[in-house]
Amino acid sequence: MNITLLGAGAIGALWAVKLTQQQHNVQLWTRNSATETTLHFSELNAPNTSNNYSFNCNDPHALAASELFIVTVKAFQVTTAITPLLPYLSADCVVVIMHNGIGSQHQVQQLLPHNPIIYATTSQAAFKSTPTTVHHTGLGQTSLGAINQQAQTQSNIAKVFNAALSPSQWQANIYQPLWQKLAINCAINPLTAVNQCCNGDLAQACYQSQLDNICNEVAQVMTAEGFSTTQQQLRHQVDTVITATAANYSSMNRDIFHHRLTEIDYISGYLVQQAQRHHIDTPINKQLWQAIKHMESQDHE
Ligand code: KPL
Repeated sequence: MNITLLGAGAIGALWAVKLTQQQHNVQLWTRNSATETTLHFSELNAPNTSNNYSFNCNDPHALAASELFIVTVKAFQVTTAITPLLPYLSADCVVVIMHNGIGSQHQVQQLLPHNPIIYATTSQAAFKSTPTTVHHTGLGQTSLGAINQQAQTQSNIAKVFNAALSPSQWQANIYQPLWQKLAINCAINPLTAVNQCCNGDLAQACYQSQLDNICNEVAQVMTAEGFSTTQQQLRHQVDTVITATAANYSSMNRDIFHHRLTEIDYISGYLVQQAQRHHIDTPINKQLWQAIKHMESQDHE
C-alpha cells in the first residue's frame, strides 16, 4: 500500500519500520521540510544491533496517492497537524489515528467528513534514544476499529497492521479498548509524572490506595458509559502494565521532565468531563488533572 505516516515519534517510527518491512511504500510527514530521512531501528530480539531504513518525506504527490494515512501525533496536536494536509488527502484514503486518551474523534470527523476514519490503540512499547534511533522494547496488543460509517468495511486494515506487527485486531466497538487504555493511562501517567518516578515505582505501598481510588472512579464512569468492568478488573490490568513496564518512564513523566505539554486533557481531563455528564464524583482524577495542569502552566508561562 502507499502509506503516509504523520508523527514519527517512537510508536510512529515503530509502525513506519514494521510496515516497510512488509514491502509497503511508507513516506514520513515531518515537522521540517526534509525530503528524506534514515531511521536506525533495533528489533526487540536484537537490542544491540540496528538496521537502517530510509524514508521519503513530505512529498505532497505521495500524500495525494496515499491509500492509508496514519497519524501518531499527540492527542492535542491532531487537528493542527492534519489541517494543512487536507488539500492533498484523497477522500477515499483510510485515516488511522493512534494516540493516548480519548477526545479528538469529533474534531477529526469534522475535518474529514468523507474519509473512512479508524482509531487505534496499542500497548507495543518503543523508545527513541536519539531523534533517529528507535528501539522496539516490548510486545503488546494493537486494536483498531471504525468511528464512522465509511470505515465500517475497512477491517482489512487490521490485517495490514497484524502482518506488520501482531497481534493487531479489528474491534466492533473501538471505544471499549480505548477506554481500557484510558483507565491504565489515568492510573499510571499522572502519578508517575507528578512524582517523577518510573512505572515500576507505583508498586510501592504508598501508591496503593491512590491506584485503588483512581480505578474505582474510572470503573464507575466506564459502567455509566455502557462498558462492563469493575474496580478490581481495572486494578489488575494496571498492575499488569506496572509490572510489564517497570523500568520505563511513562510518556507523561517524560513530557513533564522535558517541559512539554502533556495529554492530560485527553486522559484524566476526559474522564472527569464524562463523569460530570453522569453526575459521578471523581475527586482523585480531578486532583491529578489539576496537578498536571499546574505543572504545565509553570513551564509555559
Ligand atoms: O501508555 C503508556 C504511556 O506511557 O503513555 C503506559 C501504558 C503507561 C506505559 O508507560
